[in-house]
Amino acid sequence: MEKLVITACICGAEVTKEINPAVPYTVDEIAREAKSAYDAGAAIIHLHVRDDDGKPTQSADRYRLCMDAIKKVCPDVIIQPSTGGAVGMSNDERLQPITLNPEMATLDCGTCNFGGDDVFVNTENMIIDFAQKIYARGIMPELEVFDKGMIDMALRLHKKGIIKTPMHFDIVLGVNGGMSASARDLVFMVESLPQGATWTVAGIGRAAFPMAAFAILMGGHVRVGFEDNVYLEKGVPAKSNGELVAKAVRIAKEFAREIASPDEARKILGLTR
Ligand code: KMH
Ligand code: ZN
Repeated sequence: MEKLVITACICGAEVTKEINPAVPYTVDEIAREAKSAYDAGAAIIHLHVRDDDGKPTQSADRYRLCMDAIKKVCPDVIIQPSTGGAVGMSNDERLQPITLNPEMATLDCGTCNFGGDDVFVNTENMIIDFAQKIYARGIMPELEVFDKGMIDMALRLHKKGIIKTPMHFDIVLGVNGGMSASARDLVFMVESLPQGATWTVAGIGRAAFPMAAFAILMGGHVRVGFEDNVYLEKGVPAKSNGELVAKAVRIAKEFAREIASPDEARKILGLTR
């Protein structure tokens, strides 16, 4: 089996220090969390940023500061800014980090409910616009899919030449409004992917490590981090993103799955710059 690519989603836009005091807000905290994840074995940092008071922002200036601080402590890590941002942000606001030409950025492939009255909006025209702007800068998108219809959307846009190969998917399961995080649903999603695509799974909340274990066994890749889950185990808040990555590494080692370095991850995903 290929080596395991671990993505650490260190911050997110929804979790707060009230939920877990280790959730990073400041530039220094974001660099600290990225380093803890990288030292534990993460090849990719999926990045949201915050103002010092914790408010999510997509400001290019704030992303630049955070990305520079991350590069100082993890020079070869792949940084993957979010273009999803937080629910309610405008398209222009969400797209700001791509102006920094990161190697990767997320491309959310459909709209879904996000709990309560929240709706995470990604219409077809938005997806086309985001994709064109991402590819125009030579950035590789990670195709975030929260249900099967979003895979179908990505495949339709691939047929039209808007989404290009190589395709790398992040299957996000367990969002309140998306598909549930069950073995059946993960297998269904993976079997719906096109030949040659790579995939990672992000299990939300208590589904984080069960989904990681399935992906390790199935030959997929894994995303863990505070954005998805702040607990190391039931009732035990993780002290760092590094602890979450280290747990994924331990599970992988039990099944003889080796961990990919950032450069090995670049080869596995077909990242060419
Ligand atoms: N914060 C969510 C509304 C992404 O990073 O592209 C969207 C999200 C997806 O986290
Ligand atoms: Zn995200």
